[in-house]
Amino acid sequence: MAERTLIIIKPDAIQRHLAGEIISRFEKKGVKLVAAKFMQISEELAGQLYSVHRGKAFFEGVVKYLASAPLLVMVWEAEGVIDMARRMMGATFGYEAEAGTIRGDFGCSRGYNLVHGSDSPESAGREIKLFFSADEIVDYTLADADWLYGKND
Ligand code: IDP
Ligand code: MG
Repeated sequence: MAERTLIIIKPDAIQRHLAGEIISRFEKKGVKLVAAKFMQISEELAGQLYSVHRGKAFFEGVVKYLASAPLLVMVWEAEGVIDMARRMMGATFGYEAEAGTIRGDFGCSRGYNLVHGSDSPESAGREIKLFFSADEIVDYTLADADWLYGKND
């Protein structure tokens, strides 16, 4: 069963001209883009996205960072996409993330880490609803789906 995840290309990635690079990684992996919005969000919405972190030392900083400049919010779909995208993103801090991951290849900051990805099916469901209504998520089939998702067992 295909799963969906919320991926955000964060303000630092937009300002650093890395949006295409990050999208390209998901595209080449074969994940299906089903929704996207380029927007600047309020601190209120950023706070809702990061509500599990409310009260932590970095909460205010991360909320200001997310609301400081435009970002690109997307929904990507594939079997197992939530964990797969987290592995493609790498560890939270760029200086700890493995080479080959998005954060490992393009950043060495602590808080400015280029990309957000949902961490569980529950988070994905909640986060997608913060940004998209059901009719903004596009239902379609990729022309090469049989090759991308082929199974030989
Ligand atoms: P994640 O994005 O890898 O899931 P979380 O622990 O959920 O990481 O933290 C949410 C976001 O808050 C991070 O992506 C990062 O931008 C920011 N953040 C987390 N911990 C810190 C910190 O210790 N200092 C500054 N920013 C942080
Ligand atoms: Mg998280």
